[in-house]
Amino acid sequence: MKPRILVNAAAIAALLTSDLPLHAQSLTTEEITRAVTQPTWATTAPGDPHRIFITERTTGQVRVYRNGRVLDAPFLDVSANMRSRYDGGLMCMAFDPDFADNGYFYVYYTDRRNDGVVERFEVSGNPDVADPATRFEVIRVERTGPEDMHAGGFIGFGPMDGCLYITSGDGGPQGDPDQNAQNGLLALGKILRIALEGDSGYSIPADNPFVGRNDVLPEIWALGLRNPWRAAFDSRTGDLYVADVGHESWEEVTFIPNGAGGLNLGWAIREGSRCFPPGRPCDPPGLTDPILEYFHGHDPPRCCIIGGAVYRGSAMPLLDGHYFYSDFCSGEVWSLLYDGQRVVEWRDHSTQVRRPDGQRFGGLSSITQDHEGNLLIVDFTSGVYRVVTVMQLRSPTLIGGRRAEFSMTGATPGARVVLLYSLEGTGRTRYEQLDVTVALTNPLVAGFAYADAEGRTRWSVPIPHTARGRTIWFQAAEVGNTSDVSRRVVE
Ligand SMILES: [Ca+2]
Repeated sequence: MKPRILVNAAAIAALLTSDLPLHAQSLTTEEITRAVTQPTWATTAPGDPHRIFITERTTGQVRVYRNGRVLDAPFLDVSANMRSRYDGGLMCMAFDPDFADNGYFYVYYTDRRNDGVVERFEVSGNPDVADPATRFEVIRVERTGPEDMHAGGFIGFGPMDGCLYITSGDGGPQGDPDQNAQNGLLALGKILRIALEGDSGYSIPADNPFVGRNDVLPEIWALGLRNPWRAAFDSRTGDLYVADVGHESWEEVTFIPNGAGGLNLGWAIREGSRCFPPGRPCDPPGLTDPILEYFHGHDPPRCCIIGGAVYRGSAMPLLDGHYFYSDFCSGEVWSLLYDGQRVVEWRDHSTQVRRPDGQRFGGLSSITQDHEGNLLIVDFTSGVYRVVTVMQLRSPTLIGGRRAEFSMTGATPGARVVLLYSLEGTGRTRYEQLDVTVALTNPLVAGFAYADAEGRTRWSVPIPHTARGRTIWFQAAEVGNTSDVSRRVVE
């Protein structure tokens, strides 16, 4: 049965008439670690393939995962200044794009005054430990009332402009009766955009949309948000996908094109694309509706949209550009492809992207990416996982004039598995003999093999002298399934 995902009518028509094969590349997850407490975010530092940094909501610690385990000593601990109750705590972190040179990184948490604060720290002489004495408050999202809810909070650097973007919630109480999110003089319920300035904090980018207005804070990039716990940049385009947690009915994804400042996303005039509260007029000009919304529902129980990441990794080309998102309560994982006008593809990955033991994620809090663009699933209740293909191809270094030994795991035991290659790149090609869509352009056959009882397969492929310097893409396929794609340059 189709989930109750509602988008605009044109998009629904496109989704229902899509004949794209759903089982081209089966996915699963592998555990990274369970040795973390209420993790909220997982990320990697620029230029560092060896570590994953994980924020913990209630302990206020940033933990370091390296060499297969979480290090005992935290990278950072902000618990002395932090408060976390119903909401908030340590929510997110971001490394400075120049981290390799300046050692700066940023954390976003709710402090003892119940405000949202973004602070900068520097790494110490030990790369696995930050220096707490370098703490520097960059920006503060002040709350106007005593409520302890709707703190936001995502921080991330725009891939095109290098500015820091901060999402903030309306601060409560429920329904935003004071219209904080529409109040241009409050930082609540907004997306803020600032340019970081070394030692002195930040400046206002000259192209921020409300510069020079005395009725809107110049930091504001977008307004009208309820509780945007997560947002995600497309690293290739700079477009921003905002997942705004709904009130009692509608969870929503809004698309902000790269550079499009000044949008009003509607809260608390609308919840999703519907008038809020229902029945009240809600047609002021200029509100930006979501590209997708879904109802809370009870079967399965859905409650809070959790964004998200735009996939730009190389292993799963058929999902290139897909925005992945989830729901905290149901643990379902979906992806959509938006072409700037409408959602042109939508997929439910929930039967495949689960915990390795087959259970649904109990409190999925973030979908992020590692240094290669692989998707990371952060689950409050159990740990951090990586999304991988079931069939995992291992491609060796290719040397012209020698044989290359390929291997693979995850095939169906006994299945005939074809190793395919392309000299042209990735694409979308129907391969009728195996009833799959492969992710290569004009694929050719490099070899056949039969999987053993454990699903392992090997191929020995001669690489001609003449191939030196060429780029070759490889993917394995069996009936109904394909592996990840690997790209190699022949030496
Ligand atoms: Ca909205």
